[in-house]
Amino acid sequence: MNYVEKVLAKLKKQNPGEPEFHQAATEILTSLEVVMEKHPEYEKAGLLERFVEPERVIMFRVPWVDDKGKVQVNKGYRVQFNSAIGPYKGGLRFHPSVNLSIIKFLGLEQILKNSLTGLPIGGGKGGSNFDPKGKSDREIMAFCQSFMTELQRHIGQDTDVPAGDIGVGGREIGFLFGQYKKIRDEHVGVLTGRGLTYGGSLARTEATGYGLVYMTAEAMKMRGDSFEGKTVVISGSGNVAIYACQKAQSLGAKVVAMYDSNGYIYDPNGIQLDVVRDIKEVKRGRIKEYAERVAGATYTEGCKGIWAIPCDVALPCATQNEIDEESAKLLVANGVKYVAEGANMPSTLKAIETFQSAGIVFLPAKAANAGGVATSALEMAQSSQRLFWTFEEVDAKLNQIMVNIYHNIDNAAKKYGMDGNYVAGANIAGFEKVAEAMMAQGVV
Ligand code: NDP
Ligand code: 2IT
Repeated sequence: MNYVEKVLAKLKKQNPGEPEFHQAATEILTSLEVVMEKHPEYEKAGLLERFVEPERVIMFRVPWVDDKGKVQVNKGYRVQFNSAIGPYKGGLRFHPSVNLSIIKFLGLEQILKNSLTGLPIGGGKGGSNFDPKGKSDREIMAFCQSFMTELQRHIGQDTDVPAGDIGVGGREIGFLFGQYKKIRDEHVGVLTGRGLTYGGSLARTEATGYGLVYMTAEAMKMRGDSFEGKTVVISGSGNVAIYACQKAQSLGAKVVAMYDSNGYIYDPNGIQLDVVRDIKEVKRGRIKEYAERVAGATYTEGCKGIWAIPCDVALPCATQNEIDEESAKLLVANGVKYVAEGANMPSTLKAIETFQSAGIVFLPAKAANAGGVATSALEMAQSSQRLFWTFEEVDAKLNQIMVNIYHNIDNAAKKYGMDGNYVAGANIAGFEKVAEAMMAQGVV
């Protein structure tokens, strides 16, 4: 067994029942075999064992009172994974599926993603198995306040800076920030994705979706291609999906399908994004309504069928493992040319293999969706300066960061003789900086 195989075997044995964490670690560490061959000193330094072990895992009780006066109890998590290159940084996810395995896979991915941005941010992730769906604003507030009452003692603007993820948007960040400020009595950049009236950055809301499209556009440009006239399928209809759709449309693409966790809409005339936004952002309703409001559109119960729709570009923007091998094969058979991941780990290992062996341009999450956290780091910079930059300034920086990441992962893949393998390129380029920082800081 080589070093990577030994670390992976130990990880699986010592972290039983964590399939998502095993999956992310397997993808990452397998790519790093070539780096370990070049740097035998890493094994002696126990670098990989340290890299896959979170610096700190916090798990806590979150009690709150619902609208009927009944006490509810949820689980709270914050995994402070790696602070070698900066304070822990990463989102909070509120979704009933959340467990330690999911938070750890997200945290591990976040370390390398944050490194790829080129900005000084370490990796962390948190969340709860709380389900915001169907809850009143008061219930959301009660939950967020209870969650922050515990979390506040573990975070800080120079220690750990959470943000949003699934189920955590502007409303939740507002309630979380209010409670942090009340307990700690400091108005600082301890959360990102804040509202524009209390420290938020312009373009943070749009950043993940826009960044995804900026990177895909760069990959297209390098091939003499563009979004103009392309047919695009986007999964999800949340923050990332909506702004990916907006930017792809503005570059001349036709987005024909989107979904939520109940089912998908297909609109051969091109999705009317204002209708989707009204349903999802304003009414917090179900995507099904779109087909009732727009002539020519159809709704199909269940999510998987979306990948059977022929497209040039697929942008999975909902959740982990939403594209399995079967869906990947369908996409390939129907002529997909680009797959760029807006969600974290939306493709299974077999699906990635399918795309790569078919020669599809596959841009993995930790590179393609890094625009969100990159802009969070720009929000932190503005908070420290006590200044705000214009939308155009932030957007231009975001675009440049995404173009830079594309070329960095492309070059890293080439350097190790894996031209076009952006999975390996992203893992290697992200890891190199973290490894150097960890080695320089000694055994900590
Ligand atoms: P939102 O909560 O805004 O939207 C999530 C969307 O995905 C909703 O349409 C939701 O449907 C759907 N979805 C969630 N879980 C499932 C599921 N199990 N099956 C099918 N559909 C599902 O979250 P975001 O848009 O912020 O996040 C989407 C993805 O992007 C996540 O993987 C997240 O980790 C990743 N990401 C987010 C970033 C950000 O800045 N927000 C940055 C980088 C990555 P429904 O409404 O029915 O629940
Ligand atoms: O997965 C992610 O990168 C995010 N949810 C955004 C994290 C952040 O700190 O902005």
